[in-house]
Amino acid sequence: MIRKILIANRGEIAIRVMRACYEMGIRSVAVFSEADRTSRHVLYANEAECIGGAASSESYLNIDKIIDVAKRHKVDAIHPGYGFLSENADFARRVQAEGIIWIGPDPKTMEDMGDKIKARINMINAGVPVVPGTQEQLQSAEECLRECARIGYPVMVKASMGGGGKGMRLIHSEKEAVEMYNAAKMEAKSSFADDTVYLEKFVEGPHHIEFQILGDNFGNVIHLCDRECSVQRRHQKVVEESPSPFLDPELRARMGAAAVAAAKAVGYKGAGTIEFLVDCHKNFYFLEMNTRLQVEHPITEEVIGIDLVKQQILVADNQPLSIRQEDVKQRGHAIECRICAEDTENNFRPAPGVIQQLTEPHGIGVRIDSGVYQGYEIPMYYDPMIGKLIVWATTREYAIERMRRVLYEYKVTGLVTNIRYLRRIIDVPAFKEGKYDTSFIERYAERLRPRPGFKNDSEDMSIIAAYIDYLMNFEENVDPSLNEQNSTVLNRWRSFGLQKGVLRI
Ligand code: MV4
Repeated sequence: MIRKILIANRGEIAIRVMRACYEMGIRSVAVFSEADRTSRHVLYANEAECIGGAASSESYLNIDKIIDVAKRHKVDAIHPGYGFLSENADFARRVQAEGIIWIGPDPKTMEDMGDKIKARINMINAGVPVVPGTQEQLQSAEECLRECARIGYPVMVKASMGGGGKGMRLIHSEKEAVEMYNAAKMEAKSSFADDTVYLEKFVEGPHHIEFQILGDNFGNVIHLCDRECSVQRRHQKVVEESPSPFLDPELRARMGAAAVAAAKAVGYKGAGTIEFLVDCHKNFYFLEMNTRLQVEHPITEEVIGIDLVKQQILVADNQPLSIRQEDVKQRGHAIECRICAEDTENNFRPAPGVIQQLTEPHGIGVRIDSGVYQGYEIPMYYDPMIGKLIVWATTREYAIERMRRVLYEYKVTGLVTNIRYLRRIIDVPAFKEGKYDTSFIERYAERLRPRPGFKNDSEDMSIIAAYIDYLMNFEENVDPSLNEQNSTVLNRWRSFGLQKGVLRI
């Protein structure tokens, strides 16, 4: 029986997990850093304890401290969220060694999937298609050249312990092979303390489509269909949607079956994700497995109608899956936008600061998973993602209309966010038509910049200025003898607004 769970994370995902706990009658224990004393996840939890300094290494990555709090608060289980320690097999083993339930797959599974060469071999044995490449690590630059020639250029050299784009290089031709081999090895060594690399044929302009899977402790595995995650910038997802507009029912069924086979091959327990690359001919290849709950899990929850965190907890509590594959149906369409405190006009640099005013959108089909509030200071120490805006509607077209609406309702002042950038993304015709792949952000970089003259910031500013004029009652200070049309401040703004068809005061 799970009665109390420690959430070894912060921000929106810690709150997301605690909400599931609350609904299940489970007590929640928050851990927090010195920078997070006033964070919402701390206020939400039933119990909370500070575990150290602002730097993640002193707090959210401090295994000893977290285990110590878990023991003193007598928790039954630990949920790691995403990021931080969520894919750390050593942490999972430490948790289990203390007799505490780890809400996640077996540590062995985490290791087998964390090692990309091992994962590829597992997938080949399970009959899951992988990108053509090498099955073993490269021993030398000479071997790299030989294997590149066999596979055929362009080729990617990837770190076996990598993921998310680190330790990865594209090799266009023989000329670049040795240089890129060495560069990937160097980056792998410094990032993962392991310089093992392998090769994959480069798939051009692929879709990144992932399948959510759920497994229990009795060998049952189901998939919960797909998420289209091709809108990425430097390996950071920006917008995700489900179902993928690129898949047809037949391909979806085949990829779903492959995802289940992949999870079964490693005895997967709990919630996980199989990432695929899908090329323009609709060939699909296993890319990586994520052995955690993902940022974008809500779009699956909205379309399939199940609470993934509750399922994780039930599986960890040794209960068999209560959902059968034939009961899994995609209903309607969901889109998620990641809301980040970042300056999209200055190389997307993180922009921490105090949220002065916050007006979040509401209404039909709207879900906000966020970790902030008005007056909250976003610390500079962690990821700049402050929340997620998720919409659901009966069709993709309606979901896009709804996302447009909620992105315009969303108001944050005091710091810079990517909300305007997100508005521009969903207005790109190729996005509206569902015709985009992983090259989307680069291809439309120019169009995604602010466009003067169109519905832009200065027009928003003029509306705000009009309201300020109006509220400050400037008209009362105007000489009545000059009261011709457009002579007053208000009338000037009013006529401007009427020309634009936007201003109603
Ligand atoms: C690839 C690829 C093309 N061919 N592998 C990027 C992150 C890491 N998870 C793997 N990545 C890629 N691997 C082969 N053999 C293209 C990418 C890639 C990518 C993948 C998914 C989403 C966005 C991407 C952006 C650039 C490159």
